[in-house]
Amino acid sequence: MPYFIVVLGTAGSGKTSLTSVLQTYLEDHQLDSIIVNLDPAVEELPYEPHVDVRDYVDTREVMRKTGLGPNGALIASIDMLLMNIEDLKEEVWSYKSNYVIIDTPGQMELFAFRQTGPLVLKALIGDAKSAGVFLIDSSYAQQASNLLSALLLVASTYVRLKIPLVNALTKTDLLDDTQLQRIIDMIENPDVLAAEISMEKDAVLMWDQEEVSSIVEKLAVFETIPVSNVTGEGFDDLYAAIQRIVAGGEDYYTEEPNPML
Ligand SMILES: Nc1nc2c(ncn2[C@@H]2O[C@H](COP(=O)(O)OP(=O)(O)OP(=O)(O)O)[C@@H](O)[C@H]2O)c(=O)[nH]1
Ligand SMILES: [Mg+2]
Repeated sequence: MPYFIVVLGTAGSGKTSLTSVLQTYLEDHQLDSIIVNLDPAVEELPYEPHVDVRDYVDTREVMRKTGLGPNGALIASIDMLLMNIEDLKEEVWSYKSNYVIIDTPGQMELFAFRQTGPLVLKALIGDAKSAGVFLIDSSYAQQASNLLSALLLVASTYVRLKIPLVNALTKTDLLDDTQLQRIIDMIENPDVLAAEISMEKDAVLMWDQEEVSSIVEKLAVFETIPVSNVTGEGFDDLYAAIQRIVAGGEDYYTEEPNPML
């Protein structure tokens, strides 16, 4: 049975890029994998998908035929995908690959937070093991209140999809070491994150600092791995984290220590 890796995250966080880099990484390590493009609205891809939902439903065509706007058409496309789910599943599983990497639609709220997106994933994955990689743009995460929002989003995604997650802090090539370390400190030390938010001029807190700290502590349950889709940095750690989820880590050990542990 394949292991499914579901690439999730807000628009522009680097899902499509990470999908492509991860597949190359697996290939370089003699692990066979396929890519499923699950975004019916995407125009251009940096990789050649093995399975492409645009062969089943094309959001642009839905827009033309129905007169719906881009968001309505994306919702309709995902609903239509569910009607073709058996064929899609058969195509994905026919590859008999070790890994199936799924690149999900850009507007994640229209996918993960509605009824049909999770159903599509559930049907595709079936009884196989899966790990979700939730992308957090590190430039965005530099601001403490943004980081809190991202962690809340990770939690809501977990509630909806019910698959174990690992966070990937993307675009680390755009940050210097101090900036990156600060984000890692905020994730590892809820008190630091809570203190930084309380110092932000424009942030409004619904809870006092101590409450924020205990919420963050509960939210930061998933591992966070810094990666760059440009330099390829962090992919050993990301792969090891995925492996720990899907296979309990028994057939792979990284030599480098995980900076988040
Ligand atoms: N510097 C840098 N840029 C990146 C990285 N990953 C992605 N990008 C850039 O960020 C932009 C968005 O990347 P995508 O991979 O398309 O992100 P996405 O989440 O698939 O975007 P949507 O599907 O449109 O929501 C592109 O311009 C990428 O080149 C990274 O690790 N470093
Ligand atoms: Mg994309």
